[in-house]
Amino acid sequence: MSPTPSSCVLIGAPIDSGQKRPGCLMGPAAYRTAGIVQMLEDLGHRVVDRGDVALPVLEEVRCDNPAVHHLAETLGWTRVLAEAGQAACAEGMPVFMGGDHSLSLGSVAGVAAHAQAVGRPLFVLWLDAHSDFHTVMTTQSGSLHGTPVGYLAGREMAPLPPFPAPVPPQNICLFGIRSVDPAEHDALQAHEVAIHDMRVLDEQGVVAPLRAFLERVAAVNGMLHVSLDVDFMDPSVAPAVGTTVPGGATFREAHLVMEMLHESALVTSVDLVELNPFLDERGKTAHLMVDLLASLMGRKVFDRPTRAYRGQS
Ligand code: 6HN
Ligand code: MN
Ligand code: MN
Ligand code: MN
Repeated sequence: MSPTPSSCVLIGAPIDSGQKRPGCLMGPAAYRTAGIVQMLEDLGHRVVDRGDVALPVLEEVRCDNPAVHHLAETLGWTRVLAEAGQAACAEGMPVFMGGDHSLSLGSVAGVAAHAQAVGRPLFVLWLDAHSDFHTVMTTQSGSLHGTPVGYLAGREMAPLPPFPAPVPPQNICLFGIRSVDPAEHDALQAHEVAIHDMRVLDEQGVVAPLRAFLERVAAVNGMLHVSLDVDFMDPSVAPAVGTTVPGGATFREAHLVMEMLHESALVTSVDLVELNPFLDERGKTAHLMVDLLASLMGRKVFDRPTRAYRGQS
């Protein structure tokens, strides 16, 4: 089993266009202010900070859903992030610092193109209050941060380019969800996405459902992309997000997920999304997100052996 990659490539994605409340574009600066680089270096990782991606010249795009807003911008971000993400995969573990969740339209596209090129299956762990399974046509809010899982699962998403190497629904795990729109609900019923909603986590805790998923990743030498939305956590511990939903993961549940991910040594890329520093309380949420990444990258009180997920049942 390979150790957790020790080269991290930070990619700032100052994206606001996937939803309507301004502020997420300050996310990358907040993570740097909260000490993300030093934290990773203190854990012994090599860090390359690629800075923030820049919005390219926008193409004119049209779509038939009048609710959709900022489509051209989001399409532009998607293109640059897919490119930056695929390039970063060759150098180490990309950490995408958002920015709203529409950035995952591009980050996962880049990672998926890399996975296809190296011939490994890609798995996606979606830590979120929401399922983000809309298409451009089904979203009622018109906010494209509600669409990335639909995109990476290969749902029809024109005028976005077709998703490179769509992720099989069984390889996608929605973890902690508790807010699903009717159109998403119907579509999820028709796909075989693995869903551990908050009710499952209430009954079983985070350990058993996460372990079951990680065993499936390990069994086929999969790559694992983790997308962490601030609203996965309960608003009482993570207030700096525009789409708070009560009843989220506790401080310790979130850290335990990250600690298990570290021990699995399976994670190959990460998104940190939806932090809105304008809504934060003296940096509380920015620090929490950086500390969660620290747990994912190996911070712990006592050493524990790497858990051999391969070959377990
Ligand atoms: N997020 N389902 C709602 C919508 O507007 O489509 C909320 C989306 C939230 C997006 O979690 O990144
Ligand atoms: Mn989300
Ligand atoms: Mn969310
Ligand atoms: Mn701290």
